[in-house]
Amino acid sequence: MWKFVSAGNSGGHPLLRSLNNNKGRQTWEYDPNGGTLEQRAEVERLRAAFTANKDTQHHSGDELLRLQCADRIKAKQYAPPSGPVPDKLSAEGVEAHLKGAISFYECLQQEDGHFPGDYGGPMFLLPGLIIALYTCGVLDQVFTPHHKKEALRYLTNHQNEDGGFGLHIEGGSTMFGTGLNYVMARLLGAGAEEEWIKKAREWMHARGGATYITSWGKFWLAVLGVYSWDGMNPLTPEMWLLPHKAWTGIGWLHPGRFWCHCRMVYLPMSYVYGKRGTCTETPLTAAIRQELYPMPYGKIDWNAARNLCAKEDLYYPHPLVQDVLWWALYQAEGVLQGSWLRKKALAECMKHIHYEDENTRYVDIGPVNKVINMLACWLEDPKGQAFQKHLPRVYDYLWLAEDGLKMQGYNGSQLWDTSFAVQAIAEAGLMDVSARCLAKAHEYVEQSQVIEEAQAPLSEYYRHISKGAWPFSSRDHGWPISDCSSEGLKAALTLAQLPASKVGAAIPAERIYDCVNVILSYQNSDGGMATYENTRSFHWLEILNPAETFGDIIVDYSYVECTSACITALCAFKKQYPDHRSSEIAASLQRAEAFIRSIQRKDGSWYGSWGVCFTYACWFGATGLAALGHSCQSDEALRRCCTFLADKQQADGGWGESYLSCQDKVYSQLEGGSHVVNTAWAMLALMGAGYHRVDPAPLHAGARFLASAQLPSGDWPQQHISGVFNRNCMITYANYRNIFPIWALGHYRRLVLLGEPEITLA
Ligand code: LAN
Repeated sequence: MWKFVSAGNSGGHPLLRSLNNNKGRQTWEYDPNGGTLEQRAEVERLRAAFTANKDTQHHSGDELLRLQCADRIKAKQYAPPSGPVPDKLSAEGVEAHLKGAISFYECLQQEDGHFPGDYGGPMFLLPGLIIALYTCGVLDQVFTPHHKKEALRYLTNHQNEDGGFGLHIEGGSTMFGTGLNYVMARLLGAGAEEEWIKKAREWMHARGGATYITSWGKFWLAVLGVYSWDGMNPLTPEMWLLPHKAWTGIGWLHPGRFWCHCRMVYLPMSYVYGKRGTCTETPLTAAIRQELYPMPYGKIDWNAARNLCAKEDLYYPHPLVQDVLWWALYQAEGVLQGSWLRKKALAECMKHIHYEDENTRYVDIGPVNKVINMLACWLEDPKGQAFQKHLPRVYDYLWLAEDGLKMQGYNGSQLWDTSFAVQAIAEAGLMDVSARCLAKAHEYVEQSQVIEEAQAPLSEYYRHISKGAWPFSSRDHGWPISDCSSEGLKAALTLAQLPASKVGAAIPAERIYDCVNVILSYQNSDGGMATYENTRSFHWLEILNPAETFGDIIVDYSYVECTSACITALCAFKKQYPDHRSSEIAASLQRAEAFIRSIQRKDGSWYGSWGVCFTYACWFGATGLAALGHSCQSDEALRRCCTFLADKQQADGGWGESYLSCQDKVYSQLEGGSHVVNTAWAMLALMGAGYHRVDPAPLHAGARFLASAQLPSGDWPQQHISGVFNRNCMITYANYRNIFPIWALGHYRRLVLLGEPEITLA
């Protein structure tokens, strides 16, 4: 049976290096003798149940993790009230729901204090990994037959009814999803004539075949040798040799100015492209080559194929200038290939790849560069240590649920979830149920802070400072992020206000100051905060975005989420440390406030870039302004935000927003009833803005919805997907269904039912 293993227990590989004994590391292992007969039967039942509903419920419920915690869940102290929820909830009633919720959620918490969970969703990640492992000749070494079986299960579960595969689990079929998942299925042993494979092939052929795949798809197919490198727009590695300084003019095009995720993906991609790193042909790749296209492979016009893209995939169509640029670089390729300049450029790329690998303990910033860096290391030296060091870290990205084995969008969301969990649980104020859980979470928060800079010189590697920051996942990953630092800091400050005898000793002031230093450093000239770094270039550079399926990938912009998180963190800090850099903080808050106000939409909402969508961003916008002392009674912006939200409440008392809001940038109601996570965000936004003093009715209804949706175990059901990136790709946040209802109900109980004063830290 499959077993979830975390932290120190997941180590043991001689080449696995960790700064803190693998705190937060999440892996799944197959134990042939594991589990009782009943447990195994239960696993099969959960899998069958998922498959039976797969066309209506695309999102798995992390049931295998829950099953593994079943003994703790059975032994837990509290259950939520049973029976129908009364028309009017009392404070005691909500308290009982909260106790049930917290004692359930605590059962998922790991020894190292973090809350694990599925971070899947995107459907384009696992195929890249499989293609890379196959190319490097280690697929069978890294993937056991059990891994393969579960990966195939995942594919059959997420194939759309029309035979194709989406960009993410809830999306309609795309050529990117279908082409890559088709290839992956074949590499994992699915036969060309199996019904489901035939259906996927027909989907592609009906739309012209895999020449219509997006540029990232073209890249992976070219690596496997089933698409010609001549059919790609150039990924010229020489761009890394451009001058970086702004005064040169051309320096604005240097990848060092791109959003870190974009530059870290194009870095190894350009290395592999520059080297034309291709899998040795095998009978299987030769067969796939013929299957992907409706015409004979030899007859394909590769030059024309460069700019083909299926309409299902086209979120960001190339502007004309881009086509001209690619044409020019395409002509230049003839000269550059094999030249001394190319050698120099490839060496420069490898220097940055090794730096990234070493400074993230081979986790790497994300799932895409992880896999391509690994491939680049292999191409450079198949027997080298660097490639070997990549292998144990592959497992950090894999997650198993009842829908099968998936590759996650990150090596997990550990610090992010744990920081939110601390704030949510502390808000409930029920120390008798929460103390142990908070103490454990405290350990994780403490252990995950980045206490040292990445290797010097930072500027040579285009890195922002990290010392004092918090990452999104684990210390070993280590990339600093503005809002993760802020949420980590708020968690630390929340815990510092609770008795140390119960939740452990507070993080020392010096480390808190370091975090504040990082947060202040993130402020951009527009007053807002971006994600990992400052904004380094201009919006017009998006015209260079070659990734047709993703929007806004070139620049790290200021976001309402990041800015508001920094505001609330600085306000909380100011309260506990009023004298530290107080004038700088005051100035920073003023500029951040102006930024948030400037990007509010006319209808009173904010657009969410990292969660679905307007409800998520309104939570940030509203709490940011509220922390600065504003309320909807006195502040026009907050009043408009509350009106926007009140207007979106559904008949069942909750809020439910579809992921279509993200791609269309227009609020889209979720059909079929509300969503517990959207409901909690909307309630937190309204309460933050003080709307309960104007009209508490929407909050009573929202709380009733949350209480009614709670399961007898204390858990909440997993509904539609809640996260997003680059406008168009959705991502799972499995812990949100527990964290946010707890937070909203806890806040509701104290603020609305007990009439207690705000205990927001500000
Ligand atoms: C994430 C995950 C966390 C997220 C928040 C902290 C929630 C956000 O507030 C800031 C942005 C950030 C850090 C973020 C950025 C984009 C990521 C890294 C992801 C959504 C996880 C996966 C995604 C990454 C870009 C996926 C790979 C795809 C590419 C287009 C490179």
